[in-house]
Amino acid sequence: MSLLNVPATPFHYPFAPGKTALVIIDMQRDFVEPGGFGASLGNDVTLLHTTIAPIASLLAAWRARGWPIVHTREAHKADLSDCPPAKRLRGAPSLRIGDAGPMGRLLIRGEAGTSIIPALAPQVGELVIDKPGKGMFWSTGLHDMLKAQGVTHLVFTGVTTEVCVQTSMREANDRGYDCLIVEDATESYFPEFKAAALAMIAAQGAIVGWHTPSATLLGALAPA
Ligand code: C5J
Repeated sequence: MSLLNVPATPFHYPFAPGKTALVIIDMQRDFVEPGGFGASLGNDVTLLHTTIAPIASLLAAWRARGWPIVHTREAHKADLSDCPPAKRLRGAPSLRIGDAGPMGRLLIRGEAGTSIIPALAPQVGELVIDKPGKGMFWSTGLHDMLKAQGVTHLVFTGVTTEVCVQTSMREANDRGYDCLIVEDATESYFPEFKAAALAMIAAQGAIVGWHTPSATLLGALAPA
């Protein structure tokens, strides 16, 4: 397999064409739109909107090349049997996971709020993973699905950088994937946490992985 050298921090990322899945973490209405889980915690959801256009560009590039794509949703079973009190009772939100909000029950599978925003809606053939945790491998079977597709490298996008994206990236690194996170295709409700997460990921010789802007990554890909 010939690797592409994508300019990145802290040094070139060895991109594997056809073996690199685009991962889009939790771009669901519950985090991005008013009335969802993110807003119930007091966050300004508009801070996340800058990610939509870069993710859409990456999605189009992956689709044009027929490369693997993974969408995740943070979503629990309706009976909350996969949502421990250690998660559900955290903080003092206006609504908790499982409570009824304007887009249905928060973070519950099948509710309107857990659907991925229309601009990034999954297409047939793309993996869509409902994950009960912050990391995308916990209790999902995703590692076996990726292995079955021969995936060795992962490009991360989505929200929020320091919570579900960073957790998923760390889980992925532990499972042997070479991971890149796309700077303008991920965001946090706390800009300083995003900056810190990117720095932590790339520190100590890419201890978790690499980061680069979407334009740099797209510019390094051969024409579809
Ligand atoms: C959070 C997530 N922030 N998708 N979830 O609770 O990052």
